[in-house]
Amino acid sequence: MASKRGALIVLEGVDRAGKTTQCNKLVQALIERGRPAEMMRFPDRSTTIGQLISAYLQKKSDLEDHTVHLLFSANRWELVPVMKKKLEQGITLVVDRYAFSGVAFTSAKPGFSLDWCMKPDEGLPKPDLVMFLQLNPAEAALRGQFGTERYETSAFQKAVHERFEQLMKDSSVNWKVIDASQNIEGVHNDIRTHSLNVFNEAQNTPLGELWR
Ligand code: ADP
Ligand code: FDM
Repeated sequence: MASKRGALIVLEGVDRAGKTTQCNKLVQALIERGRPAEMMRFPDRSTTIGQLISAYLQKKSDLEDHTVHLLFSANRWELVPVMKKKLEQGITLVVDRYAFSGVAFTSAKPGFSLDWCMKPDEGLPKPDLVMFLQLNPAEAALRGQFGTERYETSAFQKAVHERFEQLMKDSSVNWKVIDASQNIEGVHNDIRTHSLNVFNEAQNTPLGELWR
């Protein structure tokens, strides 16, 4: 029996914008409304590729910049069969970072174009909705210090933010900008409303292919 597919919902945003907090709250809210939902995050550090990425982020290993970009992408592709299966089963996936982080972070490094960075992720399952949690650096700073992982510096995060702004100009992706400076419940209300709004369309249209 053909059942209605789940929606693919992605949260993106700068460090400490509240992505993880909000992914958890959205999954809980959807389940309470009788919609099966699960959270995923990228990188998924549990796989063999994810462990290479994790060691790189923790600065326990060094990897050449193109190589690590392709590993982040491979980490998404290796999860695609699982994602498709869950979506087909009617499970909505709420994803903490996706290809947009992949492109924003690598293209913030010298010598990387957006185009080059997007290529490996072309054709991934296309999110029905991508919410960008917008927060200025001063407010992010109030939520705690940067951690010790690679990329966690204000200069790099500023460059990443600029790349996200570029990516958000692409109207082929259903972007919504969320004011992440509100309190946790306020942000959640906005995210829940946008998410519930995409369900009908997601259930009646096949899953798309990203950047194709
Ligand atoms: P991210 O996954 O984007 O890095 P987190 O969800 O881990 O962000 O949140 C970072 C920190 O900020 C946590 O300590 C969290 O409790 C806090 N936080 C999250 N959302 C808010 C909010 N709307 N207002 C104030 N603090 C928040
Ligand atoms: N990151 C994340 C990338 O550089 N490329 C990617 O494709 C993805 C998904 O890895 F600095 C970066 C973004 C962030 C780090 O940190 C992952 P969290 O705390 O696990 O989200």
